[in-house]
Amino acid sequence: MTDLARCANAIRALAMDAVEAANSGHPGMPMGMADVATVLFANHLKFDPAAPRWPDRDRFVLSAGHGSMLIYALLHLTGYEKPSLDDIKRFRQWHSPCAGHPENTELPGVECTTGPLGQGLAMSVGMAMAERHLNGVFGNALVDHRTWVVAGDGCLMEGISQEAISLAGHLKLGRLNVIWDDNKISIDGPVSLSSSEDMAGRFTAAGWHVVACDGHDFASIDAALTAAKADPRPSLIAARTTIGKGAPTKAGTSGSHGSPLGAKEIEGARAALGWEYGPFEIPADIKAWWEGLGARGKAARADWEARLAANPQAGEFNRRMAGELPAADPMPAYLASLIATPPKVATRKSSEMALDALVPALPELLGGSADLTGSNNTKAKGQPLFTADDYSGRYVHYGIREFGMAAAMNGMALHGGIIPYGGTFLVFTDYMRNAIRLAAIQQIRVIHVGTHDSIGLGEDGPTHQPIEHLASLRAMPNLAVWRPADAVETAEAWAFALKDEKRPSVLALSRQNLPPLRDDVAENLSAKGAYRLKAATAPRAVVLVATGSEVHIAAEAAALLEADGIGCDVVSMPCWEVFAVQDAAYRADVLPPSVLKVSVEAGVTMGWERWTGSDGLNIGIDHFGASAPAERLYAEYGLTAPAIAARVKGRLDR
Ligand SMILES: Cc1ncc(C[n+]2csc(CCOP(=O)(O)OP(=O)(O)O)c2C)c(N)n1
Ligand SMILES: [Mg+2]
Repeated sequence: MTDLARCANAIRALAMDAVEAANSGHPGMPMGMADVATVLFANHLKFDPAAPRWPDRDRFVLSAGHGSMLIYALLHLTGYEKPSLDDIKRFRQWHSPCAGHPENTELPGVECTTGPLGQGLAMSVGMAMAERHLNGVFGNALVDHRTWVVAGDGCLMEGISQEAISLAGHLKLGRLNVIWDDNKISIDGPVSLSSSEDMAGRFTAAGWHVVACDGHDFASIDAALTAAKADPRPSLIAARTTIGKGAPTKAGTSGSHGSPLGAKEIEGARAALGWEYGPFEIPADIKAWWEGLGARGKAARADWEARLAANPQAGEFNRRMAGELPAADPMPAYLASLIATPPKVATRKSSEMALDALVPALPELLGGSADLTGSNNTKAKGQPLFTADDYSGRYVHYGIREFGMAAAMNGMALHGGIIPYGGTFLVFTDYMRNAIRLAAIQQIRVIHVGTHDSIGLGEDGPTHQPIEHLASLRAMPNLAVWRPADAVETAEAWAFALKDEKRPSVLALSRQNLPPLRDDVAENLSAKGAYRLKAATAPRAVVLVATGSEVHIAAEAAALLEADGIGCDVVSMPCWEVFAVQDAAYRADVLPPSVLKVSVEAGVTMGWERWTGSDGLNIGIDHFGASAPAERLYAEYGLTAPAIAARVKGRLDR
């Protein structure tokens, strides 16, 4: 038995023992991929456990996140400060950084949170894009690394993998190397129960290089990884493996996928592997070998630091990698221009105008759209394209791949040095919802532009008209959902989202033109989440609370009520999440307890009771829309100033 085999067996032993101790987890994948991972870390991966956030490290993405013990074992063995052996002993327990699935917020060295299959692969495409982009901007001396991915059968079955593979192939991301754990097993049994495609053919068709290896033959693995690095195309390394390798009866079966092996099976595995050590015991020579691998990265890192120190772009590089915005803020001048000539435009157009100011001033902004550039208004004037021929470009035509786009944006944000934004119709946030959720979990700054945000889009009809989307997005923790009412609020929302470093944002923007409502930009009022746009002149009896395209309608309804002597405040509430964290006195001032509060929003009313109270009035649309001109729909569904005023009066008369 070679030394490498003993070293790989350390991964197998830790995986078996940790899953057994937790009485839950997935031993099969780490046991099956131990040999491949050993060769990757020994001969190919550029990493330094002493500096896990070193910007020019290779990124290692465990897309098959259920195999989390693989990465925990690797980080521990190679000498990362965390996880400690005690952390591994507490795998999957409260407050252990060794969570059931790897979490980027828990452990440096875990580049992204994985578990939802396919998304690690799709995020890695964004990481590889970020690497090439920053290479294009800062050059080989500062940015020259690879993205390595371990993906399972499940990752490659998921639909998002197709979006990721075809985008990576199109963009010729040759620094992306995906190792497929080709074990022919998933949970229900053999992969042949549900799949019979030609996987190599599929990647080849998308412009990838494909190489196969025996995932338990070290020389074969090494040759395949070497070939992958040498090829200019993105590479798929198909590693034929045995799930649960070493387990006497469960290896090669789904029985080793996702449950503890059991004491007897583990005893048999120890015997079969020649592993004569106790639970969680790593012999000193093996630990030393792994730590030696880790120590090797120090030289490359030190060389890189010397290059950075000598580089005239060092300051800018460091700023961008730290995620700090430039000192010069283009917003005050842009806001002033909106007051000088107030535009009556759709908020999607306002967003484009804001981007025209922001994109030249913030080189870290990298935008795009899922084939709706002209509708989402996401491309700023003169913004150059990011293409396989010019990675220094800053605008991505993602194609009709919403989920792949959102995951790639996550990958860029995780890589660092980039603030990604991307557009699609708000209604299709459903297609990318789980990537938005992963952004929220990972606490990353990613900005989604969701245009055509209501029935206000008109004739395209119910399939395209968001109804439940605002409510459903607001239900997601750590996501800021913005719905600005005019050009000023749109700019304020952009300004806030850009500073919101640990949270993704969705900007819900109108297709239809909206009148300017704000005449004062001295303060970013949207930054309070909600504010009084117009105060009652008659004694206040009602507060109308609206968002986005309904704010001006609410203001017109308020004028009708005021004309009848009914005092009415108008509150614009562009962002619930931001308002919710204002102090109680401010919230009570904006939404006083003892007056009738009425919400107006062209979407489901669900949730608005939170702000209006159960004795308030919630005006919205609790059914799907219809294909018709927008004005007709607003009239039919009672979202006009007279209809709203009548309902308010009806309630006051009760
Ligand atoms: C999107 C998504 N769907 C379902 C699951 C549940 N799940 C976890 S692992 C797995 C099977 C994956 O098979 P494979 O990638 O071949 O892993 P292996 O059994 O070989 O370790 C499933 C269905 C998931 N994690 N993510
Ligand atoms: Mg499998």
